[in-house]
Amino acid sequence: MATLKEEFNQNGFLLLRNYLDKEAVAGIYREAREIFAVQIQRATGRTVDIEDRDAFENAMFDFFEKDFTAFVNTGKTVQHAISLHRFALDEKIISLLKEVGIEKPVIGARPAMQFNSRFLSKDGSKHWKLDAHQDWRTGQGSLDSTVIWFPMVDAAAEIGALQVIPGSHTTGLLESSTSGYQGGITAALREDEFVQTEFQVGDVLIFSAFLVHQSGNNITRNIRWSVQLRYNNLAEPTFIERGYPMAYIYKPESELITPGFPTAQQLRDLYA
Ligand SMILES: O=C(O)CCC(=O)C(=O)O
Repeated sequence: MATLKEEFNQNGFLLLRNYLDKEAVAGIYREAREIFAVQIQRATGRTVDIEDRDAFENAMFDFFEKDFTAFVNTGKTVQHAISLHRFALDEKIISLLKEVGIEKPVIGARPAMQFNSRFLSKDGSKHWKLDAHQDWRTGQGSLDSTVIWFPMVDAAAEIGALQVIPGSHTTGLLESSTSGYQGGITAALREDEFVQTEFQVGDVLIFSAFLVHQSGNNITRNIRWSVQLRYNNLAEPTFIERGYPMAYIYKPESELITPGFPTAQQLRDLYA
């Protein structure tokens, strides 16, 4: 029987069933919805029950339409949720990385969360899903750079769980129209090479950053909430040799977002 590492090396991914702490996954999902609920209340005047999935998600769509800028900023804010970042450092995640050969894991990019729905895109654009790509192009880290992907809701084909091409991690870095998130691989790929993954909450996919994958098609009215964690291996010789390159650019806004804010009085009141 193949070890997890052998299977990972062979296929470029592992889908582990019932592996994650479901309470912790639920905690990230809850925190994200709580953050959105505050802004939904402000922007739409609606107080939403985060446990009422359809009502809450309809309120998300309403928020998206009513205040796109705040929606985008709130979407960025949930990426900074404490529960998400804590999860990325969990011992179980770190030992899984070590088990597939990431001897000295380091965070490759900030932990990320996605909430995919065609109702959260402008003008019918496909911005809510990612075309076929290899994550290595965005991260450019160690050769054995590895991604962890899991949904926070049960995710079968119809809600657009990830599609992967088994074994594609050894085909090299494929030509692509972009190194960012929109666009994708321009080299010829056969649609029938993609395998549709399916998940229950608690299942996790771990894959090589060279594995070709794409978003599935969410044809439901629900949002597909998911998490992506990216790691490099500090001990991987080409990563050391290349001087630990860092392709992610994280920088502050150059202009004040709210001109004239804050007044000194607001600060005196706060610290009174
Ligand atoms: O979750 C998705 O649909 C796409 C995520 C993905 O491909 C990625 O983060 O690299």
